[in-house]
Amino acid sequence: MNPYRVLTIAGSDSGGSAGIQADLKTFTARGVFGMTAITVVTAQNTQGVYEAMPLPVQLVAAQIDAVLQDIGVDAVKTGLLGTLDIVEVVYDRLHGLSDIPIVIDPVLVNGAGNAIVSADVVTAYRDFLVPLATVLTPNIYEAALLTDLAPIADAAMMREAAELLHQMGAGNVLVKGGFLDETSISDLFYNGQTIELINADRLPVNNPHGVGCTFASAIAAELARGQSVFDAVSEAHSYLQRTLSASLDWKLGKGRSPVNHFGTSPSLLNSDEIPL
Ligand code: PXL
Repeated sequence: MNPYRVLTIAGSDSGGSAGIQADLKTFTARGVFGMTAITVVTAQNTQGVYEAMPLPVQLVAAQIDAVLQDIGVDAVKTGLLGTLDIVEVVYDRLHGLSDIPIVIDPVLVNGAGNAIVSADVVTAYRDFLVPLATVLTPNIYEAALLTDLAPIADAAMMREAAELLHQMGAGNVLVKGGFLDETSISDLFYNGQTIELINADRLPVNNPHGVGCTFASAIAAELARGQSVFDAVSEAHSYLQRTLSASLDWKLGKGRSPVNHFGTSPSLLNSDEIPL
């Protein structure tokens, strides 16, 4: 039987923690066949991003076309797109895909809450990509930027942002609360009718790297399998907690730690039992 197929359209992280690299590890760990269209190549490690170069828009489009025209997809996830041209071409290629779930992770700010894209990219997300999303997964900074709300400081404001983003056309909205300064973390899910809070203990990891990419990719993997949206989000949330727990004894690099995508079943890293 063929595997479920998931395409990520995102940036490359040489440090292997976030972006395309996190996406592919997640797809593999979650048992789906991952494919990629790379948008921006970054030189980065756990301590910072040193260079970032968007690829020519024709090359981004050609990667998407090559995948769609031959192999096909059961779900698509977008991450860092970087430039207006790339946002536009991604919209152009995706908006005709009927019935294919699309997870839009609006990578618009860095871990310190500062915008990493220009204002016209934010506008293009509002106009084109938010309405395309089966699931939109902003953190609190991105949710505030997309809605023009004041900085989001609590669950009531997360809810307001989720409602606005749904009105702007997103099918389902997951506002991630990890950057709120609280001992436990609540993510807020809104499907247009009901609000669900998804809670987790804050693990002793300081600002882990790649969690947003991993969460969105795991949601896309579950949607590709045909799970309902809420089940996909909650399954992805539990997987993310497991990848965080499994990285607690890692010390990779001097900065923000990556998660351990294979720390749980199947345990691939540091295992003598490589299955193939
Ligand atoms: O986690 C957001 C993100 C997405 N994509 C790329 C990144 C990062 C953060 O570092 O580098 C390529």
